Amino acid sequence: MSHIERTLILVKPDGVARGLAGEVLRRVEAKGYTLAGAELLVPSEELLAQHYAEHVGKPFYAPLVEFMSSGPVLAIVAQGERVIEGFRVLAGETDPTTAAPGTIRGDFGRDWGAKVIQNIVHGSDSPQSAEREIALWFPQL
Ligand code: IDP
Ligand code: MG
Repeated sequence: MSHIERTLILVKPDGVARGLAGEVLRRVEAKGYTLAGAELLVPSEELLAQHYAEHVGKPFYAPLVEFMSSGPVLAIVAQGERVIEGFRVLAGETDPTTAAPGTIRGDFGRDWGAKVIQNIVHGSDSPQSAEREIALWFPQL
């Protein structure tokens, strides 16, 4: 049975600043997913507070919002069969030091000794998160 999904991908400010936006798009498209939306923007703290609502109150929350609003982010909606899980696998685990080689975080990330983990990309973690996040970042979609 077909389960065409959409997911929200963000190339975070570290990824855009390091010139990795094209590499992320290349990997998404090479895997066979299609693009349904894309926009380069500096996200507001209000948008980030909603996006990262699950992390409010954690010690890395304030550094996370500061980092994510520190420069342009490439927001992407990608589409395809099981794309939510598929992009999480492409991204690799949260900690880039231990993310597997071959993943975006494993190939391009490392620990920079910052208060927040800088790991190049975000990907929605469930169908519920994907719908919620796409509505926040792309209300027109
Ligand atoms: P995810 O991006 O792999 O889904 P989450 O647990 O949702 O990981 O955390 C959101 C983001 O917050 C991470 O991608 C990372 O940038 C940052 N982060 C998560 N956990 C920590 C931590 O323990 N210390 C510092 N930053 C963290
Ligand atoms: Mg998450």
